Amino acid sequence: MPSYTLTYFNIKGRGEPIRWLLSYLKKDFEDKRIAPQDWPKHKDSILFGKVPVLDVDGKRLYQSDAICRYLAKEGNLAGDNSLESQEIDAIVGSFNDLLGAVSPLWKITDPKEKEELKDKLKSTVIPSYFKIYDDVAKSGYLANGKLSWADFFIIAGQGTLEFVIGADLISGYPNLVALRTKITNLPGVKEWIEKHP
Ligand SMILES: N[C@@H](CCC(=O)N[C@@H](CS)C(=O)NCC(=O)O)C(=O)O
Repeated sequence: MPSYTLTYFNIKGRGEPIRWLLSYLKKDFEDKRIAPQDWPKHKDSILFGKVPVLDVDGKRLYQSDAICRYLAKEGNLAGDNSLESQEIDAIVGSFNDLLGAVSPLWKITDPKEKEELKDKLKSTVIPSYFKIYDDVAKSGYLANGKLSWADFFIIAGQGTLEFVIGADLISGYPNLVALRTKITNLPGVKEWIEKHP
């Protein structure tokens, strides 16, 4: 089996769907977590200056969605044909749009401004996406009515969103709640979460 090293920060964020996929696919990996004070000495040596990165037998892979897609292809979670893969990519792309709307939270320093953005995200922006995901998840999954890496990406990501916003975001979306239960109980994922609550 190839050797895998994931390099990220000591948070779930964009690293967590990769950790879930590696765990589900039974691929042992080193989970390297960079401390914030050590980041400047790593940043310049990393293409794009961003993590997560995944080293597979010494070859470095970049971009969390591209890394997940690569792992998914290895594990038949990337669709059975190009149309199915497109449906998965579209769902993941929409979630990246949502993360883009959330990302200004890290730059805003004024507490009042930060709370205003959090309120707007919680009351309008996030529900507009979650409503659509909930409709799609009536089929049991987020793409093609079957398990794919989109489910890992979005369920892991919604956990991070709840942490960042500091509120429950999905209890009003029963199909998403059911999907979360399903994904977080998958073999490998369940054990990973138990070890890393
Ligand atoms: N599109 C990239 C975004 C990566 C990204 O923004 N990483 C952040 C952490 S979540 C980072 O490395 N920040 C440190 C920096 O930019 O110096 C991906 O999905 O991998």
